[in-house]
Amino acid sequence: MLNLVLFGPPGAGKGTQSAKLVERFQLIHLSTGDLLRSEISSGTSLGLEAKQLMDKGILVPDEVVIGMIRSKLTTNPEAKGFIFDGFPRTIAQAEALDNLLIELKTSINGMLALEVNDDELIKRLLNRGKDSGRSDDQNESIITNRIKEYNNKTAPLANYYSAQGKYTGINGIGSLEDIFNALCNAIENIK
Ligand code: B4P
Repeated sequence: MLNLVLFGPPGAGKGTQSAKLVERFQLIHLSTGDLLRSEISSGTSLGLEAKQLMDKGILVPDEVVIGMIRSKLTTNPEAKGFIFDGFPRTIAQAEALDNLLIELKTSINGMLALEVNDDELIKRLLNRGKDSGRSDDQNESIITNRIKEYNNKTAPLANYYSAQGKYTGINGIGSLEDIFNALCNAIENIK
């Protein structure tokens, strides 16, 4: 199996590039952001709880997202591999993912980290907010809160995967095609 973590701050291009990578490498795309938004649009109690936090730019509790990922992994036994997009976002989530993959007799092959500066992230997300109506992209204070959550809770994962020799940094500024090609080259080296 080929299991990849696509990593980066909010607005780095994880969702955008995942869509292209799943097609190229025939992997299953697991985005905790998308899974949570689908719970919100279905009006489930999990979705209602998550929305309160997401609208403030705060991470939802680890056990909620770990539960969602567990159920997706176990319902796709024939998968060639997975792209984890926006997950893990905390050390506890990364440890849980490692343990889940051990149960499935597989592991993470590599983490690809999209590197983008804060000014560009804010610009992209405010821009997306205009078209998508996504409530967490509507104003700069929510976006800066998401970046703060990322720096406090998620950025340490770079060291977690570096310590396992699995970290590759990729410049996330440039055309979608150039970034996609850089990701594909890195994946060919990991496979
Ligand atoms: P996510 O849905 O993961 O939100 P995101 O990080 O903002 O999206 P992404 O990074 O994929 O967007 P992209 O760059 O592709 O999470 C939302 C919220 O859900 C979190 O704040 C949290 O509350 C909760 N959550 C999710 N997972 C969680 C977890 N594991 N634990 C706890 N809480 C969790 O796109 C951004 C924009 O940039 C787009 O408009 C795109 O078109 C544009 N763009 C992309 N590439 C570009 C480029 N090269 N140049 C110019 N623009 C570009």
